[in-house]
Amino acid sequence: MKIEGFELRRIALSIVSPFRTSFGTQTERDILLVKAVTDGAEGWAECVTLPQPVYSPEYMEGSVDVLKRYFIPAMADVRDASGVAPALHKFKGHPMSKAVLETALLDAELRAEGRSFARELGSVHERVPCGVSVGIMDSVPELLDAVGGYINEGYVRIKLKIEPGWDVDVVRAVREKFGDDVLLQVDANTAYTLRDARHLAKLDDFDLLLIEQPLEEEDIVGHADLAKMLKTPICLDESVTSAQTAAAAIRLGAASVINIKPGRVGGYLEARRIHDLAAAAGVPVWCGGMLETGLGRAANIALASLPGFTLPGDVSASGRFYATDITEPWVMEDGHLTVPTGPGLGVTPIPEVLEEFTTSVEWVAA
Ligand code: OSB
Ligand code: MG
Repeated sequence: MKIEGFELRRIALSIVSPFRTSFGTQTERDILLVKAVTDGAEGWAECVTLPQPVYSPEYMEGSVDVLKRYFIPAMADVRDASGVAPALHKFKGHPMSKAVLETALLDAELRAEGRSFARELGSVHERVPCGVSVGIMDSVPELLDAVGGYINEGYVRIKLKIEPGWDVDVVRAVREKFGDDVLLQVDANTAYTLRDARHLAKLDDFDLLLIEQPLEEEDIVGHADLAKMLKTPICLDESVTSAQTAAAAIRLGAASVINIKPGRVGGYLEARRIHDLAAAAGVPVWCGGMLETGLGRAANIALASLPGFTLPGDVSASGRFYATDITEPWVMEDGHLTVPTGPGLGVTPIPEVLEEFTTSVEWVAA
């Protein structure tokens, strides 16, 4: 495959309701889409970088800059998607920016060969269960309304965002209202320290599936210490930036569950390696989300259908975030989404919708 270059397209989408986490509130999205142009086929991918460096060190303008200045020029001699990570290895960090190039090229390559992303990654299911991530709200009644709505829609697992002041009482209220059968978990996005261990242990009363990333990204040992003080399983998100950090976290007892987000770890190929090593260690994994459009969602659904993804992911229907999606909308049936089987990602942006939401387009030759 000969790479000609990449189109960098920015789109602006509003989200259906503000999404608040311990690190900030997302009200509208400024999303970078990348189209790879090769002599075989074209391929698409969505960059999951947020506008500000508040979830991880990457931020949107930084992604655009590093792609144009360093990563795309390094693609000239790359022949297929598996060559992307080696070609970019000397550049430190920026996993989301690396992932978007690899994914776009993988889509192009698989389209040219008529093979699906799911098949390529090792999918074993035709559909995947849907979980939903529910943001921090202004009041508990407002949260209970939102959770009730998602349960009625059919979501099989609820994840509550937590932070100091919005944690134990909120979880108790959700359990009291919706009962013990709801699959429930919480995500702190690094908002606590080890000094909060005794407070966090109060969550043990509520039979949560897991607590996600209570401590700082770098604090692997702290998570291992905390794991000894809690009954609730600890799941890492931010801390797992590669297969290497995943292996270290598992070995140290810092993670009994892993949230796999392909962007955070540099792409779907590294995501699969983490899946494989976690499966070998008996550690369950689930697919995280970064408020993706239908494009990024398609790839996540394929990944979530691998055998080690034994917990429902933050894999929601398009309507969770977007009134109008840029692809055919992902619609949930019976709490599940159907794994795409068409060539590549199996979906492409709808040209008219894409035009409507586009704010800029730039061509960068490899
Ligand atoms: O911590 O999982 C997270 C969204 C943006 C940044 C970080 C996180 C999230 C979510 C997932 O919670 C939301 C989704 O895409 O469904
Ligand atoms: Mg998280």
